[in-house]
Amino acid sequence: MKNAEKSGWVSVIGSPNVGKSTLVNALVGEKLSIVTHKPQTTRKRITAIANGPDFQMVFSDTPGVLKPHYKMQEAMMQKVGEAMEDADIIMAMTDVEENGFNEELVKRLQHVKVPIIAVLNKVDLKKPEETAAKIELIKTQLKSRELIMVSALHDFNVKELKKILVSMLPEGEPFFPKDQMSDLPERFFAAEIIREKILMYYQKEVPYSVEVIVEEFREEEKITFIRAVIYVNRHTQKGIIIGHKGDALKRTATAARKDMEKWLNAKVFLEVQVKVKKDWRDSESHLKNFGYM
Ligand SMILES: Nc1nc2c(ncn2[C@@H]2O[C@H](COP(=O)(O)OP(=O)(O)OP(=O)(O)O)[C@@H](O)[C@H]2O)c(=O)[nH]1
Ligand SMILES: [Mg+2]
Repeated sequence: MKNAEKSGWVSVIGSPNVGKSTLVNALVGEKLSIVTHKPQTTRKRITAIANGPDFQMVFSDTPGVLKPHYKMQEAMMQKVGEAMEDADIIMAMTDVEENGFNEELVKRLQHVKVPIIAVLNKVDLKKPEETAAKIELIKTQLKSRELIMVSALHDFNVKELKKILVSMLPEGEPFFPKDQMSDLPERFFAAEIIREKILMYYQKEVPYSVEVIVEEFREEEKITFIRAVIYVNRHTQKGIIIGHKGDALKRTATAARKDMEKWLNAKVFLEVQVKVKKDWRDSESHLKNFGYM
């Protein structure tokens, strides 16, 4: 007899930079969520779906938990809250560099009613004896619920984690068609690819002052046309993004286009403009237009 179908929502939460997006990508086997070495890479809730013959897991990758300093960060934390409320299972994630879960996170986890699994990532960076004290701390913080050590980057224990998650899923029919990988549109992922390059190529506040919106995404037989706008906070940042003779923007757009071509398996024509939306990170109407609220 066939096993009953299982399905559920799994939300991944943790401090910035602990490897949440890397792990979600590894669990679904596809690079959906952007990853960089910088904190606050993820700003919205990214759904990524893992399908099996008798299960469907809908992961929500979320922004790293922090104390907000401006409205955009408040909206980011709102997304974390929503992902926690919708979850059937919560993966609370930390890494070997962090000293247990941060205070904000412990507070948020206290009221959770659904099962929590603790994940300690980046174990490739430390010897087991160096992490022993951390493991004890995590167990006290979460009152010794299930804990697994992984390396999302080097695929250590990821399959085992996935098995545990499947075993924890409630019974139920799939939420999405079995060939679907996300409920977010292609435009969103195209914009994220550009933002990933901006995080990689620009310094200090610049990447954190940028929003990318794809205004046109048109697939034709031989080529996909993508038109994107990079919005910045201040006029000076526009000059920085464009660079001397447009070199900086050219480098960013070329790197983004190459990734898009791999992702879509098609030739891409990418047009990128830069516009100023003064102090958009603190403006409710801009944040609404940009899909944060
Ligand atoms: N050594 C090592 N590095 C890792 C591992 N997992 C992720 N990283 C690196 O950690 C950095 C952050 O990874 P992300 O996946 O973007 O982290 P995140 O938690 O999603 O970060 P935010 O979106 O900013 O909250 C990247 O440079 C990853 O390559 C791991 O298992 N081992
Ligand atoms: Mg992330």
